[in-house]
Amino acid sequence: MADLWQNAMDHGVALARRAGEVVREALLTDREVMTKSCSVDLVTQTDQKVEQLIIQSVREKYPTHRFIGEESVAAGEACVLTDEPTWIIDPIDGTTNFVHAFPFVAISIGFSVKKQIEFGVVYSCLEDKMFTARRGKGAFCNGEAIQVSGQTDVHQSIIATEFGSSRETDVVDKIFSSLRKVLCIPVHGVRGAGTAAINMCLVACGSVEAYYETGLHVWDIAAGAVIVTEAGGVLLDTEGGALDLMSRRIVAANSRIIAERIVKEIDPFSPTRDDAPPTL
Ligand code: LIP
Repeated sequence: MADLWQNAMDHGVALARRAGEVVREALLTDREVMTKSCSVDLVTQTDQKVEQLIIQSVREKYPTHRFIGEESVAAGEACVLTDEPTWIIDPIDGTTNFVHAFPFVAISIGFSVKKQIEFGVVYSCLEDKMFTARRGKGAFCNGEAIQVSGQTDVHQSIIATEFGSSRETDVVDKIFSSLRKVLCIPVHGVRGAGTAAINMCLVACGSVEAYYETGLHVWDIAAGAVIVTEAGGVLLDTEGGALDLMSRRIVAANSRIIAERIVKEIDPFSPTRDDAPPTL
């Protein structure tokens, strides 16, 4: 089984690279923008094309495997994590960045078996950085081992976060209240790359001490989750419990000390779970 997952990961890496080429080419041409849940939740034909490219290729090689893909779910497919081998795909993490040519865009491919992430591939395709991790085997960027930062003093830290795509007043108020409290700990700074997957890789390679967000989705974080833990980091729910991949809430940090310190400053809220049954 072990070799099978290594082969699957190698295939994931090759597909992420191919997808990155498609994304880079698309940046040179017109990007037709459509919307999903609201006017700031963007999607392009490239998101859909890349997801199809990845799913088709995996299906040919692994016909029994299952998929959770951002655009397939948007098109009405179920978002359910079972014990079966499952590819969890965000074809373009950072779609808004892509639309505006803001230079952080990732292809994110996580792979779970028995609801545990076995490997993750995040290709930051405009920087040409390939982040990979396999459970129990370390985390890498372009083949070089990576590690979280050793900083345990939150006052000497940079924290990453995002504003997400909800513009509901009560949600925005909670996001700003948490941001204000985190900033005023005080920390050295707050940053955001505009993609959850790259923010998590920034934790994994020690550029930021923590990343937190509420409102993202399982495909944004599945690959990054194993990259962070294999680089020595810690994952928590925004209320301090164990991370639940379907809950749309995450704190990823270099250490439990920093993770728990950030949790203290977050005003938690609970968006509709990714695996909630569709409303009629
Ligand atoms: C986006 C994330 C971003 C987050 C948004 C959204 P998309 O993913 O990576 O960091 O703030 O809520 O989930 O839509 O570009 O794949």
